[in-house]
Amino acid sequence: MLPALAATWATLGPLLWGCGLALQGGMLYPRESPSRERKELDGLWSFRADFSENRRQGFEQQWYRAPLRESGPTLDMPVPSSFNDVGQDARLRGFVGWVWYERQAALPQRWTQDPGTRVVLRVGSAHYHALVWVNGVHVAEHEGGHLPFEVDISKLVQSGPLSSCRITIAVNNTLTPNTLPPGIILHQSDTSKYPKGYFVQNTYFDFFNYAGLHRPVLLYTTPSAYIDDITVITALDQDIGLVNYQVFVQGSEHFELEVFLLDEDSKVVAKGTGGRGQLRVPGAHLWWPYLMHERPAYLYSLEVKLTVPMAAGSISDFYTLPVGIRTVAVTESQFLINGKPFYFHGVNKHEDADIRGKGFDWPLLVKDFNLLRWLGANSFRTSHYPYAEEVLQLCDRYGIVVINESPGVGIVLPQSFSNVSLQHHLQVMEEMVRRDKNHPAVVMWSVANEPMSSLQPAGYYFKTLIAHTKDLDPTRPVTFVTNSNYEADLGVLYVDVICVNSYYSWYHDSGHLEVIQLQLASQFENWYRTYQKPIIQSEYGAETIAGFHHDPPLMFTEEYQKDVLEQYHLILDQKRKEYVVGELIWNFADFMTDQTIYRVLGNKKGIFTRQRQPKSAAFLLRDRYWKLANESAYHQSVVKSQCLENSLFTL
Ligand code: BDP
Repeated sequence: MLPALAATWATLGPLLWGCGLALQGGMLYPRESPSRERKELDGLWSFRADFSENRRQGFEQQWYRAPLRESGPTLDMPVPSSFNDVGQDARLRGFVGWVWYERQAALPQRWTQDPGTRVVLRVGSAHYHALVWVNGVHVAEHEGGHLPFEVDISKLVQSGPLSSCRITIAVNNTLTPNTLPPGIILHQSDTSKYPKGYFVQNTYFDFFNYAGLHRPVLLYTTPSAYIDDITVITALDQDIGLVNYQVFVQGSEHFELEVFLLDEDSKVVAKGTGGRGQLRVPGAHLWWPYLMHERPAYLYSLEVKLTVPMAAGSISDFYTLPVGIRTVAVTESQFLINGKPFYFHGVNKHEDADIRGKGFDWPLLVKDFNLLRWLGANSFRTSHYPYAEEVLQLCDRYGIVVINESPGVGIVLPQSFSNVSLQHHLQVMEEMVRRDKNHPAVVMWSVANEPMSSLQPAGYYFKTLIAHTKDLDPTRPVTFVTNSNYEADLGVLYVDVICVNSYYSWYHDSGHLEVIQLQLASQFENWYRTYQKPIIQSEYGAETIAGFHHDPPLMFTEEYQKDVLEQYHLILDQKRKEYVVGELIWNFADFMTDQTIYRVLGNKKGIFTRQRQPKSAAFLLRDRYWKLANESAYHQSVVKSQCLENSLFTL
């Protein structure tokens, strides 16, 4: 069978512009350039949670109209971070409702006085629902906790002699059956058991609903006529790399565009003009996954220059986009990158760590990538929501392959399959593809994790959602991760790769390691026989408390986790010769969950602790992953030499 996707792009690339990528408006990462500046607003913000009974006092008293300290006491709150774990107040840790953030930002004079400068406020992530005011004026609203939003505030900051502006952001972490992820508020009316007005929030996913301003908030500028969006789709014609590009401009109808593709030595290797076109790069260096090739993750730079003629001369805007030339394709039994079979040996992650919760943190990020390298992992899934853009940028540079998952986790209630939910899910996929479409590291979209895909509306839901995602991006395969029975699942028909989670000898037949091989082999055979599509074991693992030991192995000990992995690996080693194209351990590291009798201070299925120290299973997996890397390396010399100093990523 012909590779299903990327091959068509070699010849048809430019012709397909317009029938895919039905995206309006850009969400380019804010980069500095000769025409653009940025100002980080990270640090301490003023903060108050609205503990009033209806949680609406902030709106009733219009806390955004004057500095927050004037309407009551405030706390210092670090941004980015989750607000839950930085304090000592139990009420704040479990708070559900509106919290208020405020920060004064000093503005350079040219930002406030030059009408040719466009000033944009960007929020990397506000979980979950956010309203934004600048100097008391409402400027933006966004729903969804894991993707950025931005607003042009030029008019506001250029309306008078201002040297600073006051930014107020109200964030609400309430989830409903129609949000992604979904949740439900449970009100208790029995006053013999609960105080008046008592409620809790229940969720259908296994991680703590950390909330707040989780990612950087910043201001940046562009000229008033500017490069709004760039889409790059790469393909191969023999050894010629093809870079199909499309550039969108806002703020002027009359302009000139020049594009230059530079190699890593800053040498121009191709150039073009106009809003769309194809650059040809003979002898192109391809973007290869880490450990697969001697020159992994080669990144070109696409420099785009916009010139707009004005009465008094011209203005220019510059934007540089990293570009990796690579293809992705799927056959009946293989996942191909640059035409070569790729086997995912990697992890599932969470954006989670002590105190900062889900707040973005550079040291943590670099530590995690160094651990991935130590482990010999070549891939991960962004379980169960899109991660910070900076994470994907590192994946692009290091060659770590990403299955990019939407926040579609916990879709189990019938209401969560309604049209309202579906419309929101379609919108989230648009935001996600818009943000992440140009990352070579992203090789597949996952629209959901473990939905109740045996429910009757699931067929229509996933058919529509997957078709829409393919319209937005016809170049990448699409999946969702299932834990349904192969006969009952109504959505898998529409995916390109089957991703299956299973926990044999853990949630079923607990303690019975001896059933794993038989049950796992049946799982793979059943799915493959029914669908003839490549399969990834997208989760498997066992809860393990670091330091617990027992031999013979008992549940929760480090020995048991190792044995579960070993049993899985025996079958994976058979089936990867046929149609299994990957294995992703659950989980990279321990992470926080809601409090339940099933979790001891969170989920402990990590092979690393939450403090990023290895459990015994990490060493077992490390041996395996480096062995797999050796087998699949396209150039053997690469892996051998990298094995010798496999502790840090080097470029
Ligand atoms: C899977 C879920 C994941 C959970 C894991 C577990 O996809 O979010 O954390 O099980 O129970 O079903 O550990």
